Amino acid sequence: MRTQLKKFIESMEPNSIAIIPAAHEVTRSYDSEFKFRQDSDFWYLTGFPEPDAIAVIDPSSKKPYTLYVRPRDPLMETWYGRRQGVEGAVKNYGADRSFSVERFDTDMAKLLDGKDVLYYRFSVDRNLDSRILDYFAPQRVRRLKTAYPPHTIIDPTIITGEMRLYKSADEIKMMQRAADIAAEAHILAMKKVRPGMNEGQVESLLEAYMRDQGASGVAYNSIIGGGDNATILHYVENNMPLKDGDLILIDAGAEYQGYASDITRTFPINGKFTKAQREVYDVVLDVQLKCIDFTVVGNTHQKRQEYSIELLTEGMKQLGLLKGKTKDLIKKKAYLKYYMHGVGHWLGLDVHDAGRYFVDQQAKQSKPYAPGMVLTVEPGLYIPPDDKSAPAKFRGIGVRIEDDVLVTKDGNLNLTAAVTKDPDEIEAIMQKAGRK
Ligand SMILES: [Mn+2]
Repeated sequence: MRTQLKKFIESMEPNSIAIIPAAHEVTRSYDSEFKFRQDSDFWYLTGFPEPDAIAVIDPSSKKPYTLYVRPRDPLMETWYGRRQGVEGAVKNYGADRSFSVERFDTDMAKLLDGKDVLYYRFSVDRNLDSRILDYFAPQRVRRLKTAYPPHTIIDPTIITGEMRLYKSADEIKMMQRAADIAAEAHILAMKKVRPGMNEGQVESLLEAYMRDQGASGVAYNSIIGGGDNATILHYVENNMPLKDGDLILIDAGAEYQGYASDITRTFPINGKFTKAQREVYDVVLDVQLKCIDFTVVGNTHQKRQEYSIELLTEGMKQLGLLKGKTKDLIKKKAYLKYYMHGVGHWLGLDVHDAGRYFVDQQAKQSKPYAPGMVLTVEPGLYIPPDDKSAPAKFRGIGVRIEDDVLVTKDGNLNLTAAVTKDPDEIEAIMQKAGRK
């Protein structure tokens, strides 16, 4: 049994049971499906890679871990690929026992009757929701003489979200690999980008490199924005030609063994920053370095956000984008015009990873940073192309710089330091790769 599953069991309430479903394949268009991605919590607890499975965790049982899986089926396997089946689930994935998933509904009463607490996350898998409700339904119209269904339902992500916040040594290894692959892909992009290329070609060379290095693919849809496309935060069309004299913003990360990296670099398409581009870039870089230093034990997530706002507002004043007292500009949220997102997020199996940002949601008490957490640090400035109030030279410039940082006992470790963000070094890499 996986360490994660053991820990999950230790955190469960007495006399409880958990139902954790795998993801399903999703139709893309008639007869074809999107590439399968396992549910992160299911993957974290079981490591089982197939769709449609259901893990049932019953700590009071001598065999606490049951895995319901797709049964072996020679015809289906010929068409759609190999299956572990019930034997593989036990032999290769450490389940205490395994049954065909077709049996799950029939077994439900046997599993749930007499338990006080059910861990299940409603509204993710509507089909399974309704089957679980079908188990409860007849018990709501009968006096409970023989069967006692769970009286309390708890969202298991209360446990898994907290666990996933703190990465183990093994997880950090996989995250470092995801980070290294993406870092190398970004360096490759710096070497290959030329005026006249299409954004889509840059996307494909990044992704080809990641797959080549053993990543399962990208951790999220890459953002490849040339020129003022960089001012659209989630620009994913990636189909425009790259122009001489513009910047390119690349936000792309790799997925390795289920773990994500998340890197953004912004650099000149022709290999040389203009003075105006460099001015904006230097402001963002300075803020990014300071926010990395701030990502340490003792600070909270909210404090870091406020810190980034303060620094970027100062930067906006320095560039002539805003005028006035910093305090007033922050109060009026004037910065939102050019900086409208968070300075970072948890990173792990999901690119925007699980786990709460507040210790106390009601009191808005932000979570303090602690060793084992991995966060992105990604300040940015985006000056709309049609912003009449901005100096003309800055219009249409978008810059974001993003690294992935592991909080340690006595500081932090930048997992993505391998890809430079120093503007002189970027220019040197680009020149060395052959340019006029
Ligand atoms: Mn990010």
